[in-house]
Formats: sequence, C-alpha cells, structure tokens
Amino acid sequence: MTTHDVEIAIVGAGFSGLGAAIALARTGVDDYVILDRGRDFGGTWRDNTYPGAACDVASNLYSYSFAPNPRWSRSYSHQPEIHRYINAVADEYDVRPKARFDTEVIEARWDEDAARWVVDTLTDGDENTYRARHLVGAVGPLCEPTLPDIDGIDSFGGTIMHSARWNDEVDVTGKRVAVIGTGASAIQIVPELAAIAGHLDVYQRTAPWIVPRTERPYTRAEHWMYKHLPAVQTASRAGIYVFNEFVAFGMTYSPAALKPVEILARANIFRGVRDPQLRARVTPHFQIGCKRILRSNAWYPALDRDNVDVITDPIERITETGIVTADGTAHDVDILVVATGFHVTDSPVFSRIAGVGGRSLAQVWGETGMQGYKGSFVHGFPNMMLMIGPSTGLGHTSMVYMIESQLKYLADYIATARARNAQRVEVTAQAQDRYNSGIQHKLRNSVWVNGGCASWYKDAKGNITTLWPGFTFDFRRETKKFDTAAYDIVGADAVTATPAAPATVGA
Ligand code: N01
Repeated sequence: MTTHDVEIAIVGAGFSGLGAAIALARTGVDDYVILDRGRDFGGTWRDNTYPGAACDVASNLYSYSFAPNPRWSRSYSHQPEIHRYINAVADEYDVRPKARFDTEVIEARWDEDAARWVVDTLTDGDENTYRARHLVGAVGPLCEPTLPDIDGIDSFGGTIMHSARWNDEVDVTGKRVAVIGTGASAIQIVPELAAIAGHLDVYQRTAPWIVPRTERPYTRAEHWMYKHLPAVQTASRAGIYVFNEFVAFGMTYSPAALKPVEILARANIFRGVRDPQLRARVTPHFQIGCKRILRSNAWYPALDRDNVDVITDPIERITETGIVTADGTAHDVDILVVATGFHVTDSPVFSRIAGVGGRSLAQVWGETGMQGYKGSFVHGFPNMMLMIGPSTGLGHTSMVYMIESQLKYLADYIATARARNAQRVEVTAQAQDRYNSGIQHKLRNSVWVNGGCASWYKDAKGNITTLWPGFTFDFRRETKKFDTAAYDIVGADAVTATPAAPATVGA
C-alpha cells in the first residue's frame, strides 16, 4: 500500500469532476488528483451506453461555457458525442495526467488531528491511500443504479440489464424483451428495441408527460457560423437558456403557467397513438412538471406498434421465465431491461464518507435528510465540497450551468483557504439550517410538492432535497463568492493546538 499526499482529491471524472480540475488549474492549483472507477472521463455519459442514449437538453446549452463545441452534429446530442466532447475538453486542458482511472474509492474519512481527508482506493488489487487537505466529491447523483424490489427478480433465468449497465453483446434481435420503467432512460431505449425485438412488453407504473423533441442535424451553414462567428452559438445558447428559465418559473412558483406545455404533451399523445384505449392508458394523471418532463417523438409511435404491448397491470413477481402480473398472466421474457432509475437520496456512496466523529454521510442524512449548504458543504464534514450536492438538481435545463456556478464557489473556497492558511473549513450548523429552511419555504408552492406524483425528487420522508427551487441564475448569484460568514475557518496553528474547539477566524 502506498500513501500519497495531495492538496486536493477529486472523486469522479464526469462533467463536475473534470470541471473542478479545470477550475483549480485555472486558479494556479496544481497539487490535485482525480480518482474514478471508470476507464476515462465522462461519468454518467461514459456509463449510460444503452441504445438511444441522448441528452434532452439542447446541445448548444449542454456544454461548458468556456469550451463551446461548434461541431455538435445535432441540436440534441447523443451519448457517444457527449462522451467524446468531455474527453476532448480533458485533453485540451491537459487534465488527463492528473486522473487515476479504474480506481475505486473504498472509503474517505476525515482525520481530525491531521485535518486531512484519508481516501483509500483500490486499483486492480493495488491499495493506495491519498491524504488530502480538501476533498471534492463529484460522483454525481445518478451513478448508483436501482434494481426494482420485485419478488423473485433473482430467479430470472434470462438476461437482465439495468439501463445504466448496458451490455452491447446482448443481441435483442427477434427476442422477447420486457422493459420495466417509463422514465427518461426507458423512453429512449424502447423505440430502439421495439424496432428489432420480436416482441416487446413495456411495464408502465406511471405514465410520464412527454413533449416533442425538436431534434435535427445542424446544417453546414450553422456549423460554419458556430466555427467562424462564435457569437452566433453563444446567442443560441442564451436563447435556449432564457426559454428554459420560463419553465423554472412555472415549476417553482406557478404550476398553472405550465398549461401550454401540457397541451403540447397531450397533442404529442394524440399524434403518436392511434388507439383511443392506449391513448387513455398512456395519459398521465398528475400535474405536468411534477416528475421530469420528457422529450420524444419516437416513444408513442413505438408503443403503438403491433409487436409492442403496454402493460399497466402491476408486476406481482418475476419468475425464471418471465413476469407475472397481478391479473395472474404470465408473460414470457428472454431479455429483461430494468430502466428503474438510481439511488439518489439513499446512495451507497454516502456510507463510504465519514466525517467528524467517524459519522458517515449515510448516518447524518439518515437522520436529517439530504441537507447541505448551497449544494456544496455539509456540517460535520470539514474541507469537503460536494459537486451537485443536495438541492441542486434540475428538471428544466442544463446541469452544466449549475456545475459551473459551483466551480466559481470551489475556486473561491480554495483561494480563501489558501490565503488564510486554513486547516479546517466547516459550514456552521446555523447557516446550514437557515439555508435549508429557505429551500423548503421556496418549494411550498412548487409543482413537485403539489403536483400529485411520486418521484425520485423526494426522499424516504417525502421531503424534496434533490431539487433547486427557482431560477438557475439565483443559484449562480448565491455561489458567486465564498461567503466566509457561514463557515468556521480554523488557521494552521489552531488545529493542532485545539482540534476539538476550533477558533473561528471567518468573518
Ligand atoms: O429513472 P427514473 P431514469 N416496478 O427514476 C419505474 C436522468 N436522465 O433512469 O414513475 C415498476 O426517472 C418508475 O415508475 P414510477 C434524468 O434526470 C437524463 O429513467 O416511479 N416500475 C419509472 O417509470 C432522469 O430523471 C437523461 O411509477 C418501476 C422508472 O422505473 C434520471 O436520469 C436521460 C419500479 C424509473 O424512472 C433518471 O431517469 C436519461 C418497479 N418496482 C436519464 N421501480 C437526459 O436526457 C421503478 N419503476 C439528460
């Protein structure tokens, strides 16, 4: 086992981990390492390789503002292109030498006496420990797939795949396929599989709202302009951004304002499904926006195909040969696809991070719910900044915008810690409590609370701790500067002299 000392350990090499590395490098911080269990950069865009995987935020907005891509082939990008883009940015900023891939973080624990994070990792059986002054958690909320808790699932004798762990070698051509789930992943997978499977059953527990997807290839003229007149692409980006923020207004403050979006979604059903009975079954019964609004032109026509059945009877159990529904029907299946989402508020990652007193994030959040300060810091976890932490998720626009807001906060945090020779920086319990009360207050009129749906936005107690309520520019304003008044900041001498009773120098 080897121990390495670094100033900053970044865990995760997706959009936010790579962004963190670039932000640090730009402010002159060189002593950092990126740890990721995967083989290259990309995070969720590396891991989700299912057929049809694509982004439902328009290409011109779904990129770093500091690294525009004039070569996007389409108005909405597909997974391979986004994965390539992220890796190209990593190379452009020369970040790759800092990355340790195929490296699983086993545990990260706070050492109070040394005022450092101790991060144990495993790479091909080799144990390495990184002792870091600061830890940046950039694993993303959608990294740990959820297998549905259905009786008998382990007994299934055919092939079973989660959408986020796709096996390209499985050939579905002519096979009997079942897809469980009708979320953002399923609506992209189903049209692809329906075209080649012998028969496809789609198990729908809740019908989602789906608006048309205005995807098209960019023209040569657009490519020329994006390359030679970058302001045109910047203007397109700004236009998409502003339009999306109107949706944020409806979702957070005035769900009635989303009525035109609902009309669009109803028209999408009418256009895509011929059979009136099927139309009725795929029409949602909750307010639009309560769950993520999805985009597809292909979903309804796929459900309307002769080789596809939409099954709305609840699943009773899974057997060796297929699925039995509550009405007693046995549906034979060769390949079972579970597009059932991720552990978001109960991620297994939380039990691998231990803060003050050895208490893990899982223990702390098990009691309080997933709470933090500005989506970035958590009381009891000094010197640790989370990227896309609690209350930062979006349903309407690009997460990259939120990530970039946090990058500014991160750079300022590190600059502040360095300027003050700080050994220990911890958000105060009062600041965190006040902040979370404000978030919950803002959510009270939102469609997520009042829209009549169950969603992964809510935790086990029914509280929404995943979403940012409001406009994204408010979050950017809030994270513009590292606000030292919300933190206990302990200088170099104080930490070794009085580790248990930190002297506050923040003002
Ligand atoms: O997962 P989900 P996802 N029996 O949790 C159903 C992002 N994303 O992977 O609605 C039967 O949304 C569940 O049913 P219900 C995006 O943020 C982005 O699709 O709970 N069904 C639901 O239909 C998204 O929100 C892109 O009643 C069961 C589905 O499984 C997030 O990832 C693309 C079940 C799960 O839907 C997650 O999306 C893809 C059970 N036991 C994903 N358990 C972009 O384009 C669950 N379900 C950017």
